[in-house]
Amino acid sequence: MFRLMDGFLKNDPVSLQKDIIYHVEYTVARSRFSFDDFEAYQALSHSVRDRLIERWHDTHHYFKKKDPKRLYFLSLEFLMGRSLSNSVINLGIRDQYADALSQLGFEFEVLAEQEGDAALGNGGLARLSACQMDSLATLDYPAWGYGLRYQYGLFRQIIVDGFQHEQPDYWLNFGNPWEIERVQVSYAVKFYGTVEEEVSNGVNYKVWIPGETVEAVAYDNPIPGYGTRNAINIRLWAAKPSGQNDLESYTTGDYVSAVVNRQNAETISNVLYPDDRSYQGKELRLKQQYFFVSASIQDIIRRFKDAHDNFDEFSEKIALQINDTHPSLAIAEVMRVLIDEERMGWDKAWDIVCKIFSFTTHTVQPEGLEKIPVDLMCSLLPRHLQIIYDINYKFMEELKKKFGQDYSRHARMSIVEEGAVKSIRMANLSIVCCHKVNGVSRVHFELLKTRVFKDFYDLWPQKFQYKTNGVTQRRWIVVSNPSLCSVISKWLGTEAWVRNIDLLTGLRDYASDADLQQEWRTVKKINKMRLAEYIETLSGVKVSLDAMFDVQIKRIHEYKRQLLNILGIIHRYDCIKNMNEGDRRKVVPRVCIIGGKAAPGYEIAKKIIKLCHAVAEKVNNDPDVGDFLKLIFIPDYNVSVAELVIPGSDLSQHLSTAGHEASGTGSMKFLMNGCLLLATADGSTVEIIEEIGADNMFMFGAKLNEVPAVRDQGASVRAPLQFVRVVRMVRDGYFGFEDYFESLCDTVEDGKDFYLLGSDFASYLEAQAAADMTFVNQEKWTRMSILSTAASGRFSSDRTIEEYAKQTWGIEPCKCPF
Ligand code: 26V
Repeated sequence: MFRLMDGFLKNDPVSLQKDIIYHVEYTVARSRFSFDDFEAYQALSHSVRDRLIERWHDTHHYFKKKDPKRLYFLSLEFLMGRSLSNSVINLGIRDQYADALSQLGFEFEVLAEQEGDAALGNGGLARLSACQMDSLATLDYPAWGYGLRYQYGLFRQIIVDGFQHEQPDYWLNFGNPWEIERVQVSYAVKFYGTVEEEVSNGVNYKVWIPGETVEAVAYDNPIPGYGTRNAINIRLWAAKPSGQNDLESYTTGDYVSAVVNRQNAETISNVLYPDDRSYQGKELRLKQQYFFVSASIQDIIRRFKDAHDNFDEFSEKIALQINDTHPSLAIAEVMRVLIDEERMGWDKAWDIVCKIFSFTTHTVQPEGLEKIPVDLMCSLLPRHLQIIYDINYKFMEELKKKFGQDYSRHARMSIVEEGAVKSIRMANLSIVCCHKVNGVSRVHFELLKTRVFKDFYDLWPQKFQYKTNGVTQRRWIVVSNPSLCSVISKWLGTEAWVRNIDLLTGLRDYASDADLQQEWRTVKKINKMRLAEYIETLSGVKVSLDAMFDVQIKRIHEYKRQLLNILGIIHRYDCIKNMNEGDRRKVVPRVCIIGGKAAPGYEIAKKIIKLCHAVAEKVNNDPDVGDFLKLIFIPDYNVSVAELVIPGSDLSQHLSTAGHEASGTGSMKFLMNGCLLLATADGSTVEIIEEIGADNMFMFGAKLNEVPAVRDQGASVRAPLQFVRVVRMVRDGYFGFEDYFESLCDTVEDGKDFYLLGSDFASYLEAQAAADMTFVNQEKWTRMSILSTAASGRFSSDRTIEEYAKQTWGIEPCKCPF
């Protein structure tokens, strides 16, 4: 007899085959007798989607019944990459699908390659959100993510003659089987207009009369946990024209322009802003932020009210996490809804707000802190501006009580910044209203306390914490490195590490075991072969598998110092050129791989990309150099490229000037995959050293406490001769384009070298030499590699999420029993 709790879907290969064929015929609408790889991928994903939906329903039914405290994770960016492999692995049915497909004449891996990346984010912050959602689902936490459904994800990078060009990423062109459109879940979002007063029962209330209304429609993206039935949700909002306005235009007869104007509403969620450096004070960006915040808060309050008659339990049932300051308008929005719509008194509403919100900052630079011009806020969100002023007024009163007439302190801490462009400091708003402010590594936390938010730390030390970032081993080992995954499970005698990553430390016992070492090297070779094939298809360059694959992949930023890497490569090239035959034979061959996108308006970053190509052109075609050195730029770096490159690398570089990288998460993915790190003591690297020991990685560069002094010495600290020489080669046109590279070279001249490339160069070369020396001793290298994976447990997002759950959100697991 069929029991409701069993669900409908079976996972044996025959049922899966039937399902896939069903979707070929009825969802993709192709004949079951003839369909290609892409159509097979579509049918396969729809079959997986059915299983996700079933779990999604069960989980939400259970959450509803249990009514636990829920976490709502607000983020303007989620960098999910591909979903197919990750989903079937987390659902525990990858092998069954592979069997089913092979009987149909298809290979799972080939179909998985058909999927495009969902790139609804810029870089570190966005990928971190994706990893954290995977951990929240796996650890059974009752959590939802909220974000924006951009029609254009992060731009595609194409390289023409070595220059970056941007192309729109219209990722929805071929459909998106991983989302569920919820036309019935939609909310009106208001903009512009005026605020009026209304008296009700002798009390004055504010009423916001909007000038424009846009509809937000929900798209749900199920996120399955690993080894659990729980599947949580990321709800993304898309803007649609609202049925509520424009009546007047129709009656005046201007029907066509009315329809066109309404259609403009959709532009709100059209495009992801691709610059992760500075805030431009753009109206569209503010509109995006409020659009997503307003829809999410309406949805959260609606769900709460469905289960509760009043707001008494609101702060016991809801935790709201804001991912950087981008969603911080949510604070003013909750105040507005509670006061103006629910007619709650200020003090009660404020008490709720202070209990439910927590905030994580992902930046180090004071320039990276978001500010919104008051004029813009006044026109777009007039009522929110009033509320923020009221919050600030009360905060200033508190400061006066505490610090008296210390006006400069008041000015520094005020939510409102006076000056040529009066603005709202979103970080200050967030700190004032949130019960916790988290950094993303210990070093970051120190910088927050002593520099970025020093005044606030002095006032409220108990608010400040840090949760060192982590990444999910499901995606970064199980999905992307299946061969390593098998070896680890074999030697540990269990797959339990996929949920309990601390078990990886068990590998330490075998780090010197010759058999494990052999298997470990075979895995690396398989992954290097895959990567070498990819490189050859991309660039036509054949690379030697015996060479050290040395990788730097991340967004291009001056502080991440890709330029230091390229100047190091020029130095290596110069040395090889000037060696005699005998010495050349001792050179450790290298394949240097660089990948990353520059923000479209970031000129210096674009020049770094061009320099990389110019150097590659020279080096890769020089017969004197051959296999000793190759330089490859991998275009259009994204999550799925990372999944291919990371398992195939021997060495990875993390070169940020100390004090500039809040955490860094790329290093953690490399570490898990047994790649050795060449790095500065910055961000999370400092904690990585503690886990694996300084002699298991290659460190270099000025330490955090040394940086200010080196910087202050300015022009008086002369860069080493080798540095002067390589910069001169670029200036003199050795790689062509000398005029174009002039301004790039200027950034590292004595006295102007803000990121300290010159003063760190000698120690960088020493670290590189140490890496070469170690690579020659493959036994030692493999041991270090095994120890790296063994020590990577602390950098799982499972650990990060457990810490957030206990120390910040106060949520408990809620495991669906079906
Ligand atoms: C800023 C902006 C400004 C203009 C509009 C678009 C936009 C998008 C993102 C950002 C902030 C990016 C901040 C970020 O990604 N920070 C990185 O966060 C990682 C996760 O915590 C951390 O590992 C990196 O060190 C940090 O740079």
